[in-house]
Amino acid sequence: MRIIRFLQQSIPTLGALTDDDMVYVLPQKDFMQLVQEADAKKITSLRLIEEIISNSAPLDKSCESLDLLVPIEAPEVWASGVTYERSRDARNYEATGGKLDATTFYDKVYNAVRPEIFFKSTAARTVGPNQEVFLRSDSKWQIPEPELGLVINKVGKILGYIVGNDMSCRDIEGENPLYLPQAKIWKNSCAIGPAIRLAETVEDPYQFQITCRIYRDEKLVVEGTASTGQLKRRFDELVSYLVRDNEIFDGTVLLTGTCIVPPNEFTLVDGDRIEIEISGIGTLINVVKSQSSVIKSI
Ligand code: DO4
Ligand code: MG
Repeated sequence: MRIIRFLQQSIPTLGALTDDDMVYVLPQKDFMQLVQEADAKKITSLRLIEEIISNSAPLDKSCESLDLLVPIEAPEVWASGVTYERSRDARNYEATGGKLDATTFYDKVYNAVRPEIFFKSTAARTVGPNQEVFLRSDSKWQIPEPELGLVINKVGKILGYIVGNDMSCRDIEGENPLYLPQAKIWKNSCAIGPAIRLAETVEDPYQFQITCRIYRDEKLVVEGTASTGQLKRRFDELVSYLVRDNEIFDGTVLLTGTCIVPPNEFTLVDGDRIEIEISGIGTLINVVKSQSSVIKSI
């Protein structure tokens, strides 16, 4: 069972998307209200949804034909880094000016007890399905980072799984690790969606298949796949470091690191279409906009 949000007669509406791709309208205003109502009734969110939809008819529209919104307006998005070997190797490459097989402090964090966790985004900087992600004007080496996101509550309980894109500037991060916030955070630099898969409906979260496709002028120019089974750490471990002595809000998203990196010579350009698919969740699609076309369209 998945949760979506969409516009119905211009009104943001919560929906349940079943495993046979039927969409039902839910009466709650957002995902957290659904979770809280289920908690108050001492039943699971899945049970509450099943009760609601057993008394209603599905929409006669497919999920793809809906005007989808970000499934949760996450107050904050945090991210874990260097949680996969592929990310460690790519970070070493960019931090050493292009040396293959180099070792740096990224090896240290990959092997350390404490994971890397950084602040990524706020609701205002985060976009949903079919919205544009922006490029920075001062970077020449930009990539999407396809990542599984955890939707958590204020005490760190994992409520659901979502697709995320941690847009990143490899040249800025590679120049100096202290530039990380600039390599990671700018307007429209984070995308999440298209649905939240309820955690209680996932048998094994280490078996998600992640695929990333990038299209340029309708031609596939990058394709990569990986699995959360390759993750160095456990999801609960990442969450425990995020919530430790911290204030976290209901509906926070924690991205869990990238396991797919485009070839080193690749950089995103205006008009590229990024598709990130995670098995059992859906495909997050966003088109890339450069700052010059953002300014032109104002
Ligand atoms: O160390 C920098 C960030 C790495 C990252 O975002 C990732 O591994 O996904
Ligand atoms: Mg990342």
